[in-house]
Amino acid sequence: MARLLVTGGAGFIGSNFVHHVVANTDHHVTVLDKLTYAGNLASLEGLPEDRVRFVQGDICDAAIVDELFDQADSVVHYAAESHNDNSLNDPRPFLDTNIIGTYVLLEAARRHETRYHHISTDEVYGDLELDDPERFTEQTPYNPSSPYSSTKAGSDLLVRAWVRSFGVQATISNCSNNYGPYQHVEKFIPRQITNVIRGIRPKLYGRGENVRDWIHAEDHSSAVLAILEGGRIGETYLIGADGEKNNKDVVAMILRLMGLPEDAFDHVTDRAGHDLRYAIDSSKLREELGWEPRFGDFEAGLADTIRWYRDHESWWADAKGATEAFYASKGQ
Ligand code: NAD
Ligand code: TDX
Repeated sequence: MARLLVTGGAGFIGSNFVHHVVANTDHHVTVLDKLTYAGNLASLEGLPEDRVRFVQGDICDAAIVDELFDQADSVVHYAAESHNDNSLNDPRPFLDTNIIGTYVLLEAARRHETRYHHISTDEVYGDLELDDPERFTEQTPYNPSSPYSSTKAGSDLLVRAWVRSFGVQATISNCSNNYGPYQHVEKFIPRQITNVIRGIRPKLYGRGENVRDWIHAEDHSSAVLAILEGGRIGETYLIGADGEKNNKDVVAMILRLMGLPEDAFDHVTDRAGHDLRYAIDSSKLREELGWEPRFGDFEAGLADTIRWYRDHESWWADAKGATEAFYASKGQ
């Protein structure tokens, strides 16, 4: 049994991780989460109170961070401002949480000599051409495009520097696009599913040819646990499940699975600086740690996700109005 501190555990991927840890280990979990617009305590409902404790707080608050590191064996850092479109509208919170917040955690890891795992994204590598046969590897140079991805890249570089300069016991993982339950309705897949439920036509940025490499959040969680248990200190591991699809095909699949014609969507204003394609080569993780994704069938995973949003309207209803009002103000 270990005591895990999970930052951002009331968000999409963090809450999936907490459910995964409770179901698959005997670890005890403390969640530290600020409950920004993206955090939702309902995502942690049903978890055993003797295994999971929730603390509301900011990762930039060194006092609360210090107190919680003192009580933890390992830390998994998910908390972030995570949405590219928001970062184009107002970058400041991205600098505060993603850069300063990570700095505060690293200083605590250094003081307490705590094992630290840093959650990051494939977006730090920039984008690939649509017809490029290459995929990102751990050797791909950093080349982020957006305020969001540049702050994530900055946070990764802080982790590398704290490992080398101060001997912090850290690992990093960079994962591709996640889907599954508990994802905020601002993100592509839940936005389109909840649009269809509400009778709104799905909205595709630009021509819809941009490619994302989809992985189920449950597979991301099992990979993070494998790295936490067996990853080599100082190393970076890319996490991906060979799930490349263009946005138009994903919207068509959602529409088909929800009983509508595949062309019942609108093209809207493209995202500024919109990355063309992400693709992950996860050979290192698979070969070193024996990890394999379990959700190989994207269409089946998407059908499950659609069912989850249909069954959990109370989880997302409050956020839907404000999210669509924001997009409408941007012509999206
Ligand atoms: P999310 O926006 O759903 O959740 C973020 C959580 O962090 C929320 O609960 C929020 O309340 C909390 N938070 C924000 N600022 C905080 C602060 N200052 N202090 C404490 N808590 C704070 O994000 P997500 O999609 O679950 O992403 C989680 C992590 O995974 C992020 O680091 C993101 O960069 C990374 N990631 C996401 C994806 C993806 O597809 N969503 C892919 C790869 C990596
Ligand atoms: O309404 C939409 N229409 C649309 O065409 C939205 C919200 C998005 N899109 C497009 C933009 C992207 O090409 O869909 C794709 C996915 O968009 P997002 O869900 O916003 O994800 P993305 O920008 O790819 O970033 C995600 O994956 C990497 C997460 O939000 C990041 O946190 C993660 O680092």
